[in-house]
Amino acid sequence: MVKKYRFGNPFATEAVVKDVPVSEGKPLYGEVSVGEGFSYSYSMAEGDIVYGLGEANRGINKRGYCYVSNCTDDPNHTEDKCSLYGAHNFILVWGKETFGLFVDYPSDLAFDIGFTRSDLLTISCERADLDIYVIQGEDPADIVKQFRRLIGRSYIPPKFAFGFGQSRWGYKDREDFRRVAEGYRKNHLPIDMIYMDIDYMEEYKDFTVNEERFGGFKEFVREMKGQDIRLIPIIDAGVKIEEGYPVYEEGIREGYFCTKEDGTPFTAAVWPGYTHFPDVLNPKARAWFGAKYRFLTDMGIEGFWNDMNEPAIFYTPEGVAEVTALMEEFLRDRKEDRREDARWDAKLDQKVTVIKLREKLGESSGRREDYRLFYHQADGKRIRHDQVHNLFGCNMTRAAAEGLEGIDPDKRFLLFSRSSYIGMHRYGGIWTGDNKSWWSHILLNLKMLPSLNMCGFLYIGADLGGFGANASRDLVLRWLALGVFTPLMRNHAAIGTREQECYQFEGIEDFRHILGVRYRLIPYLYSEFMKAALEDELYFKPLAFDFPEDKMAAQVEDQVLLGNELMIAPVYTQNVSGRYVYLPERMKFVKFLPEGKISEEVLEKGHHYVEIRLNEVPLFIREGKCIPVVDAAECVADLDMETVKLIGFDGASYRMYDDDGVGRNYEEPGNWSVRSLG
Ligand code: MIG
Repeated sequence: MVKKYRFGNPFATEAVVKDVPVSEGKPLYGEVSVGEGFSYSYSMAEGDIVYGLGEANRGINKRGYCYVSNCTDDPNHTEDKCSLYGAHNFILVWGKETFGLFVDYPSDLAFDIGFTRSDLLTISCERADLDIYVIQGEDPADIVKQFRRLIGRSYIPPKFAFGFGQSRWGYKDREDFRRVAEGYRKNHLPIDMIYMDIDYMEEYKDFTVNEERFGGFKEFVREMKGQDIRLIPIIDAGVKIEEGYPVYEEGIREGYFCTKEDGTPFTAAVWPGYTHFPDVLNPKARAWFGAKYRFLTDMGIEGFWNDMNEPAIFYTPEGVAEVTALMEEFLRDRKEDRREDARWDAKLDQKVTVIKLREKLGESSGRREDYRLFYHQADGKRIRHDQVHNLFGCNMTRAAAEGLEGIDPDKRFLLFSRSSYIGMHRYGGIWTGDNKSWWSHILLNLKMLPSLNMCGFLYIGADLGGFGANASRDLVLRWLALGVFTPLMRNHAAIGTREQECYQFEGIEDFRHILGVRYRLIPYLYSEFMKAALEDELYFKPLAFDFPEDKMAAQVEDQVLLGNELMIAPVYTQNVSGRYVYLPERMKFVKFLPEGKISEEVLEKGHHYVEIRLNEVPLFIREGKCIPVVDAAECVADLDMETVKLIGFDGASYRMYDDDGVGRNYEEPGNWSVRSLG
C-alpha cells in the first residue's frame, strides 16, 4: 500500500506515474517538522537495515553516514563524499518496522542515517515543498516492487547493448577507432560497441562531427557496422555559443535556453568554452533538443551517452568577475604594502584577500552560486535552477529518449546518462561516472548495483578498469570479471592515463576468456534483465531479500544475488588467489575456466574460501536451479541460440526470454520458453 503526503507546493517532477490520492495527517512512522525548512525523522532500532539511495557512496546498508542528493560533477569518489552524479531519494527501512520512503524533492536533500545519532534517521531540506510516499508491504521485495510500479517500467535497451563496449577519452579520428576495432577483432576479443568521446565533435559542438577527422562519417559508421561494431557518441549538455552554429542560433531564436534573472540566456563555460544550457525542463525546448539526435541517427548511429548533465559548470562570467575583483584588490594591496609606511593591518587585509582568492579559485568549478544564477520555464512558470537542480540530467535524457522515439517509434536505442533522478529510469540507463583504477572502486561498483535497481535503474554499469589513474592488468581482469554481470559492460578510461583496452596487456587470452564468458551468459543475463524490467523485479538484490531469516545474509556487503538463480562474489583485492564467501544455502560453485571448460562443485551452506584465479569467472548457482549458457561468440549478432544448454542442478528448469533485440513487442508469448535440465 502506498500513501502520499503533500507539503506546501511541490514541483511536478514526474518521477511518479501512478495517481495516488493525498493522505491527510503526518506521514507514517516518522516525526515531521516544518518551519525553517523541512525534516522527517524516524527512530531506528539497533538492528534496522536501511537500503536504497541508488547511486550513492558507502555500503549496501546505508547506515552510519550522511548522504546529500545533489547531482555533482566530482570525479573523486573518496569515502568521505556525500554527493555523486545522481539523486535517488528512495530508502527502505527494514527491521522493527519495515517500509519504503520516497521523497520527491528535486533540490538538495540530506539523509542522515544514524550518523549524528546512531539511532536516528533524519531526512531534511530547505523548503517544505515536497511529496513523501510511504510504502508498506509484506516484505522488502514486495515494497520495492510496489515502488517500482509507482515510478513506471524501466528502460529496456536493444540486445546488442548487452555486448561489451570499449571506450576511452582521447580517440580523435578514424584511425584511432580503426585501431581499437582491429585490436579487438584481430585478437578475437568479443566486442559490440566503441564509444566516441567528445573529440569526435567539431570544437565540442553537440550534433556535429569533425569534417577533417571524420569526413564521410556515414560511410565510417557503416564500415564499423560491417565489423559488427556500433559507434556510440557522447552528447554534452552545454551548447556552444557561436554565430552560424544552427543549434545555437535556433535555441536563441526560439528562447530554448536557460535564462538569467534579466531574461537573457545564461552562460557557463564547459568543454566548448562558453555555452548555453538547453532548458530541458521546458517541454518545447526538450522536444527541440531531443529532435537534434536525428543528425546522428541519420548517419546510422543507434546509441548515445549523455554527459555533463548535472549540469557541470567549469566557470561562469560572474564567477570570473568575482575572482578578477579579488585579484585586483590583492594587487592593489601589494602595491601599498611596498610603501614604507605599510601598516600591520593592511598586511592582514592582504592575507585575508589571498585566502579568499584561493577559496574562490578552488571552488570556481561547480560553484553553488552559479546554480542560483539561472532559471527554467517549467510547469507553466519560471523557476530558479537550484530548486530543481537534480532534474536536469533526467530531463536531458528524457529529451533524447522522446526524440529517438519520434525518430523511430518501433526501435530500441541504446541510451544512458551520467546525472539522473528517479523517473529517468524510464528513459535510459546510467553509468556511474568517473571512478578511479582503485581496488576499492570495484567494491563500490558492486555495492551500488542493488541500490540502483531498487530505484528503477536496471541498465547500469561502471567504468570497468577505472576512469582516472593508471590501471594494472590484474585490476582490469578482476573488474571485468564483475562487469561480466552488469547489463552495461564498458571499459572506459580518462585521457592521460595508461591505455587499458584489453589488447594492451600481456596474456590477451585471459581477457578473451573473460569477455567470452560474458557472451556465453547473455541468454541468462538478457532473460533476467527482461524479467526485472517487465515484472518490476530486481536484477541485483542483497542476499537478505531472498534469505530474510538468515542473520548472516543480512551482513553480507560484498556478494549480491543476480536474478533468481545466481549469486556473485567478485574478487576486489590485489594479490590474492581467492576470497571468502558466505552461502545462505547449498549452491553449486561454478567457474568458467580458460580452457573453455566449466568446473562445478557443490558447496554446503556456510562460510568457504574459494580459489579464483585471475582468468576465472566465478558464480554460484542456487540450490535446485539452473541457468542457460550459449557458445561464445565475438558479437551479440553471432550468438547461436541453437547451442544453448543448461548448467546447474539436475531436474531444474529455466524460463528463458528472447526476442529480435530491437523491437518493442515484449509481451509476445513466443518470447518465452521453458527448458529443463536432466
Ligand atoms: O570533464 O568527455 O564522466 O566519461 O570521458 C570531463 C570527457 C568530461 C566526463 C565523463 C567521462 C568523459 C569525460 N567527461
